[in-house]
Amino acid sequence: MSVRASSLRFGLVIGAGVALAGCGVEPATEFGVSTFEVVVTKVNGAPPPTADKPLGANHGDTKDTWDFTVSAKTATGELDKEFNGYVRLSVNPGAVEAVRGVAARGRNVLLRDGKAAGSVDVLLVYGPVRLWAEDLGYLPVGLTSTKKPSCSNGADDNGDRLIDFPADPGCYAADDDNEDGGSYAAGVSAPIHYALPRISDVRGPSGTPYPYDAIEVKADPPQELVVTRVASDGFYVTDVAAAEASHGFNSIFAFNFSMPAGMRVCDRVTYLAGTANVFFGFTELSFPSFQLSFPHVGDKCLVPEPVLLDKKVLGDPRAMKAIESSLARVEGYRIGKFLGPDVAKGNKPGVGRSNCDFNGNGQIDYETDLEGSCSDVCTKDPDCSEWTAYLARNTFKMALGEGPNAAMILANATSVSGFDPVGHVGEAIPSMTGTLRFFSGGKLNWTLEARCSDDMVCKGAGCQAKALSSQQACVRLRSIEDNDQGTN
Ligand SMILES: [Ca+2]
Ligand SMILES: [Ca+2]
Ligand SMILES: [Ca+2]
Ligand SMILES: [Ca+2]
Repeated sequence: MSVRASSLRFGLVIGAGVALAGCGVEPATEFGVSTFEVVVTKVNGAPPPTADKPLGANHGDTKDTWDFTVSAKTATGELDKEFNGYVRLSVNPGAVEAVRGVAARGRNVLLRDGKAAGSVDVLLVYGPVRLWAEDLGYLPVGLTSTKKPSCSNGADDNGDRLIDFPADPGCYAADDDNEDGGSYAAGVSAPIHYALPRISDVRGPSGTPYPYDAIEVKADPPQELVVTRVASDGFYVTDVAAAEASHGFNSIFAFNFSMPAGMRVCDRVTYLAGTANVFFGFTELSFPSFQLSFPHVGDKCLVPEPVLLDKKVLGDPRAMKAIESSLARVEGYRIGKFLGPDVAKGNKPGVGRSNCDFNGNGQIDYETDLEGSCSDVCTKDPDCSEWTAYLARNTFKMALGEGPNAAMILANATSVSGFDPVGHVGEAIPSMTGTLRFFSGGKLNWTLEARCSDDMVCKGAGCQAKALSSQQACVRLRSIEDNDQGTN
């Protein structure tokens, strides 16, 4: 394989001998490949999509096929007819699943006399996507061939005292038949236009298809993103575009570590980016960055009305997943009677005693039969909230109906100032609203988290007299004079 271009690049600037002495490659004497011209000629058999008519974001469950040509170019822009070697193809963002063509091997394609053509199957592409070609000095022959490849033959084939993959850095893989490195010349296509993923694309019906990707979420029309909750560790945002609202999966939590400064419920999110993550089944955007626009007093707030969690919805896992991180409401659910610090002796929780931490070490030890079975009994009982879990996470159980057919959900009311669930045990709560959080550990996976005092309708301290609409609940619009406009 050629090492010409690396010598060319460094050689022109600081002198080939100096640059290459430390690299262990031969100084080159000739002009060689400088870059690759990469052209995507067709996408799924049609002309590539245009910027104003992008293809939808690819979720990884189907593949798109791009036809391409690659040509090696010299520094002066001529076709480098002497380039005969493989180039690695990749897309960013996304993944190349396969390269197809007569001279393809794995994700590599062989250029003959400086040229190659073929097609690539790509997955998980979104936004503007480019096809890359890079000369890695990789000559893949496969480990099944009768002759051992240079990078796994036990010999130093290029005289740099380093033997085989991975010791010799010129070996890209064990089946590389050349111990030299490549020119690392690269080329990139013009962008192929896919849409940015909507929140529903990032959420996906079964977890995000883009884990650990740094993603910009589509926030321009027809998408309409609105902040539904500002929490102590991040914010919740819903895409209220009609098509999105009807299909669900249109809300997401952005995990910010702290309360995002200058953000309020009803703010429009005009730019949203972050790293997609799944935390115990709950899809989040971590390290979010965002831009906001503000409604003022008198403007309409776009926060949708909460989804009513009746027994049917709560008992339907897919329907619940569709409204993860959305605003939801329970009506008439009671706070379980058994929520108290005394020990539940003999696995019998009762009023004031729902504590299964028999040995008092502050946690439920599931490996000990007694604590584990006590906790299981409590979990199944619609009236029992285990005390240790309540202390650790501030969650308590709310239930509708009795016995094994009761509808049950966990609730968190720490944002409701003055409200103490222990003081309301056994009470039917006329209405509690909040955002829905999922946690895959344990039997009850959903927690309804109140956003502020407006979300809790009950009797006594911290309670509202009646449920407010989303136009009012936890809403504090800015006045025109309000100078609290910053988002940083
Ligand atoms: Ca070798
Ligand atoms: Ca070597
Ligand atoms: Ca090599
Ligand atoms: Ca314990």
